[in-house]
Amino acid sequence: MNPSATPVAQSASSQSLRRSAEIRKLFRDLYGGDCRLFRAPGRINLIGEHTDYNDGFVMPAAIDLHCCVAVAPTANRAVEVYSTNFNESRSFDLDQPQPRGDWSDYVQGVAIMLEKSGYHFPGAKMLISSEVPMGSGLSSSAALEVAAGVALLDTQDTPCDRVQLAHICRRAENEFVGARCGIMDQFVSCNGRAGNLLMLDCRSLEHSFLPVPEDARLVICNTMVKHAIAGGEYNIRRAQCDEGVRLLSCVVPGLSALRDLSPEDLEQFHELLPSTIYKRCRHVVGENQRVLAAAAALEEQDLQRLGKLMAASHQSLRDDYEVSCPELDLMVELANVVEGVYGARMTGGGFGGCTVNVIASDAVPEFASKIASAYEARTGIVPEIHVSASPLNSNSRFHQRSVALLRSASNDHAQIV
Ligand code: GAF
Repeated sequence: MNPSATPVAQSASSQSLRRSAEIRKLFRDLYGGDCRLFRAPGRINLIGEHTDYNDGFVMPAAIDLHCCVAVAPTANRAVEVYSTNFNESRSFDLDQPQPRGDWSDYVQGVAIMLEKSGYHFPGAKMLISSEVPMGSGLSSSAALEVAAGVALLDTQDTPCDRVQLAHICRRAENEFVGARCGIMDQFVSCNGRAGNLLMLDCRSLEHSFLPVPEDARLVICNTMVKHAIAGGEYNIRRAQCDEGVRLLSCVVPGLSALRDLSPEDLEQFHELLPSTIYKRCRHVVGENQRVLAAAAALEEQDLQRLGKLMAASHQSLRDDYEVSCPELDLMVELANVVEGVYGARMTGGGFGGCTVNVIASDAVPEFASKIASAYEARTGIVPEIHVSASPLNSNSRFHQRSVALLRSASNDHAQIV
């Protein structure tokens, strides 16, 4: 993260070259020999929270914080993996998958799900180094899964496209790690485009890119309160949504997910739902509408309207979905009174982590210093403030090789470095 809140665009490429050189050296020191290096980004979600697993709409963006994975093939069907973040090594046998309940499950899960999808690996040595803060709602796990997936794919010859890789990484998290997440995080880590928000229909996977307005910045404020989505509350919310669908499907024809429920049907039949289930459904139904309205507001460059939708989203997540926490609420409250702020809300699964803020570019330095000192004064916690390099950050330098690797044709984010 960038605690000083200085925009990082100007120095991003030299920083990433230095980082690549350091990782290659670490790999040589640890394993001997050369490696190839890949990376995938974390994400923010501007709006559309807890809608992905309800077949709904989301609007995330890849961020300029990445997980890097260095890899070299071996021939023994074993994967050795070292994490610089945990300063730990793990190894696993591709023929005898065994979850261990730690960070290496994300790597093992992706390897196993790739093999189940028809890819075959000789074995590999890997080194992981992530700058996406863990447990912060910026999807460090999807960044790790996707970077590991791209790295592993490089050790074999069968092509994989980006949508397929997103599905496989999600499957790893659902079936191997045990978190019942939706597709949003893996999809944007595979397909995000620099400087753009990704408008995604999580049912059809149709998507389009919406540019971040040139005179606005996305600013991430980390409350430093850690969350864990593998923890029970996330899966409980999912089960509550499923229960809402089950209870209403006998009266609403064609209802297979909350995506299909209109606000009118929800109100008409709300007495069929226990009050908690009703509130969960109300959040999802309203949030889907807010995402569509936010896309229209962005197209019209109406940032005031966007800000109102973000405020309504936060309120609904706090009161109806009950996934916020006092620190997130405070961070949003503090942001809302700073000049130049269009909108602020929690981002990601909740129970801690980060807020996303849309701010007039010229108000960013003052925002960063004001919010950091106000949050520290109220909580005693020093927050991290990260200003996205959007809308100008471009990684096209690496573009050709990553396209060749994944046989994909977009200006992408998961890439070789
Ligand atoms: C987490 C999950 F991984 C996503 O799939 C999504 O549900 C999100 O929480 C909430 O919108 O990041």
